[in-house]
Amino acid sequence: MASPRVKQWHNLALVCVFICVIGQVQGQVLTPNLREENGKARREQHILQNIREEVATMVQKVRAETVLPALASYSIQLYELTENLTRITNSFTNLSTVIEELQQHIENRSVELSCPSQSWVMHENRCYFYSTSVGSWADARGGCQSLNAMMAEATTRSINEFLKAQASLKGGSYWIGGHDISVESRWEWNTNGANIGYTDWGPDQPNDVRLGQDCLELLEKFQWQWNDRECTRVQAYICETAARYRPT
Ligand SMILES: [Ca+2]
Ligand SMILES: [Ca+2]
Repeated sequence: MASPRVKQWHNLALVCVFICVIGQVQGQVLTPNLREENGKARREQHILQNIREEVATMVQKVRAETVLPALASYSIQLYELTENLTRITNSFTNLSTVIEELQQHIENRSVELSCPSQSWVMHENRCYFYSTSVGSWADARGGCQSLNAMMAEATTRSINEFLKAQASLKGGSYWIGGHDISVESRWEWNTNGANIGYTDWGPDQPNDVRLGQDCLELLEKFQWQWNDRECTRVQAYICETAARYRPT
């Protein structure tokens, strides 16, 4: 058993320890400085939370006002592109079918290069039509257009000789598609305005006599060599178009 004095000292020591612990706790947690720090931290957390919420609101707003409409627009464009791609793909499929059929016809020799009708004659994959009707040079141009053709153009010696030979078989003079209407003495082909290179003028031609001669004919009197003639003269004409593969 401890003596009462020792016990008294023991209790006193416990009280001292308790006071020290309380003091230490108060010193660490509840000092004015720490309370101020705590309040500051809570305010900063609150501000940070507000900032987070504002940023989230702004992001949602930007998405709603900018991103979503843009996405909708892109979706529409993508849909249209897909539609176009489908159409193009279908066109290619149809084209492939046509090519396959054409190849099959060629293999079966059921198509051949030919002219629109038996009224046309072919030379070097081109077809020529000698009209039975007559007209001025301008009428001749219109007549050929009504046949989905152009006026004949004797751009090479080979073509010219063929045209002359056919004309001699049929007889008569014929308009063809050359003229110097735009600029006197500058002869050009009607289809594309190209200057005439190869020529087969008859004797002393072109001579542009009297009121002017600006249109090109194969003249029977010259054995179908070329002559410049008044464009209003009425006579037959020669049309030209490309030969095409047609079923036999
Ligand atoms: Ca002339
Ligand atoms: Ca002449």
